[in-house]
Amino acid sequence: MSELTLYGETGFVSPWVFHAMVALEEKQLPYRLELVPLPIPEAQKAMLREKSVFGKVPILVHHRPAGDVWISESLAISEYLAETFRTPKYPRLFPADLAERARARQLMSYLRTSLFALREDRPTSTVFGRPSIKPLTAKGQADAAELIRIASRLIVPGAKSLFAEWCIADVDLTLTLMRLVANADAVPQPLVDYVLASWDRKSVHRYMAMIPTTH
Ligand SMILES: N[C@@H](CCC(=O)N[C@@H](CS)C(=O)NCC(=O)O)C(=O)O
Repeated sequence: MSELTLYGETGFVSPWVFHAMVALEEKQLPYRLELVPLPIPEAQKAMLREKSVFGKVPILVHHRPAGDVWISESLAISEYLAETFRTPKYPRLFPADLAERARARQLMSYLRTSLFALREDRPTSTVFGRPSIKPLTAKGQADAAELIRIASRLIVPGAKSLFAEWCIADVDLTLTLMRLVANADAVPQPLVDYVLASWDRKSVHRYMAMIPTTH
């Protein structure tokens, strides 16, 4: 049995499951993927709540000799992976520099608690599936402008990552910007270049390869 199990969802549209899967892939850790439909059926939800407290995916299960650890919340999962499977044996997820690490956490917290109109107008199904043909609403445009302002502050033109080395915050910023790029909404070219470079990582390709196709 694999040491790790990740609970994801069958639609492959959750940005938070995406975060956790990319973290596992970047750490090059083998894991078993357990998929649940959304909304999570009541019986499964009760079990997941019992085990992981919150009962939302992603959930990481670390099967240890001392007992299984169940963790939900994408950021808690990537932090757990970073602290359990440490560098240099495993690739780094968070910046080594403390100021950069704090900035990465600042950005990831913001992206989990803001930009709701943009998320509504440009759900991740329009990134992982078909693009939207609807224009952004006024609130969606305001969110897009704020996202572009923030990303332009943080991304040096020509850079492929937030800091000198890629970190897990790049995944969240890239997916959020992808909500615009994939829908042909206006994004400054340096940010498009950043997004495309970041989207081209092996970890993202491996995630995309797992999305079931329907013919
Ligand atoms: N803040 C959480 C969000 C988790 C979350 O909202 N998961 C959704 C899927 S995107 C879910 O499991 N919904 C099922 C439900 O609420 O029944 C994280 O970062 O992991």
